Amino acid sequence: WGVDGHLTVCRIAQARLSDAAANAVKDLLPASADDDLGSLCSWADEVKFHYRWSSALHFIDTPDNLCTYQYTRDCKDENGIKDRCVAGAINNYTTQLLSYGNDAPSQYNLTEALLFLAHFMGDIHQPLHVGFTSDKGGNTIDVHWYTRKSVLHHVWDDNIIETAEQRYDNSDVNELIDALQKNITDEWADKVKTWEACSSGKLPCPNVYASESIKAACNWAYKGVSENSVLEDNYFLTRLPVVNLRLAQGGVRLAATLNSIFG
Ligand code: DCM
Ligand code: DCM
Ligand code: DCM
Ligand code: ZN
Ligand code: ZN
Repeated sequence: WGVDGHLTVCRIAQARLSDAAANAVKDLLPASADDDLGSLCSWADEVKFHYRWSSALHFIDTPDNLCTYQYTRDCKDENGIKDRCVAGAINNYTTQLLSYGNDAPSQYNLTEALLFLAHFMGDIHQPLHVGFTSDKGGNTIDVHWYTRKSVLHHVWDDNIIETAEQRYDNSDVNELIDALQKNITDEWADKVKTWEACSSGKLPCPNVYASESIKAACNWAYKGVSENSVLEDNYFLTRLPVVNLRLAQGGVRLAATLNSIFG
C-alpha cells in the first residue's frame, strides 16, 4: 500500500487495542510519534534503501498463473534465502515483540519490530504483494488509470484509494477511515471474529492472509487486465470493495495480533 493505505490499517488497528497493548505501543513508539502508530506506519518503506535487506520483506512472489501460495515453496528472496518474505517477516517480528516486558532487556530493537510488524501486516493484505513472480506483483504491467499512465501494482497500492477519497471522502483519508470503521462495526460485524481467529491457534497466521491475497490477485487484480489496458469506472467500482475489505482485515488482524502479543 501507499501512505494512505498503511495509515488506514494502523489507525483501524490502534483504535481496537486492549489497554495492555495500547500501553506497550505507547511505550515503544518514539515520543515524536505523539502516540500515533499511523504516523510511522510507512517508516518501513522509507528505510528500504538504508536497510537494504528489508526490501524483500514487503512481498511474496508466487509461481506465475498458479494462484496459490505455500510458505516452504514461496517464502524466500530472489537469492532463494528462505523466510525472507512478508509472511516470514511477520513471524519474525512477532517473535521479537514477545520479548517485550521480559526481565532482561530485549536483544532486539522492539520499536523497529513494532513498526515493521504494523507495516507488513498491511502489505500482506495487498493482493498484488502476493502476486506472480515474472511481473513482480504487477509492477511490470503498464496500464492507464483513467487518462493517466500507471502500473497495475500502483493501481492497487494507491490509485484505487486516491480515486475513492476524491469521489467519496472530500479527499480526506480520515473520512475513508471513518467509513471503514463503521463497516467493521455494522456490515462486517459478524465476519470480524472469523478475521481475527487463526486456525493454527496462535496469532498471527500470515499464511492465511497471503493465501487470501493471491486468490484476490487472480480473481480481481489481474482479471481482465493486460499490457496497456485502460482501467476506469468499471474496474474501479468493482475492485474498490476488495480494497476496502483488505484494509479493514489488515487493521483488525494487526490489532488482534498486538492484543495477543502484549496480552
Ligand atoms: N522466522 C520465522 N519464524 C520465527 C522466526 C524467524 O519465520 N519464529 C523467519 C522470518 C525471518 C527469518 O526467519 O525473515 C530470519 O530473519 P533474519 O534472518 O532476517 O533475522
Ligand atoms: N513489490 C512486490 N513484488 C515484487 C517487487 C516489488 O510486491 N516482486 C512491491 C514493493 C513495492 C512496490 O512493489 O510496494 C514497488 O517495488 P519497488 O519499489 O521495488 O519497485
Ligand atoms: N466508502 C468510502 N468513503 C465513504 C463511504 C464509503 O470509501 N465516505 C467506501 C467504503 C465502502 C465502499 O465505499 O465499503 C462502498 O462499498 P460497499 O457498498 O461495498 O461497502
Ligand atoms: Zn506495493
Ligand atoms: Zn511496504
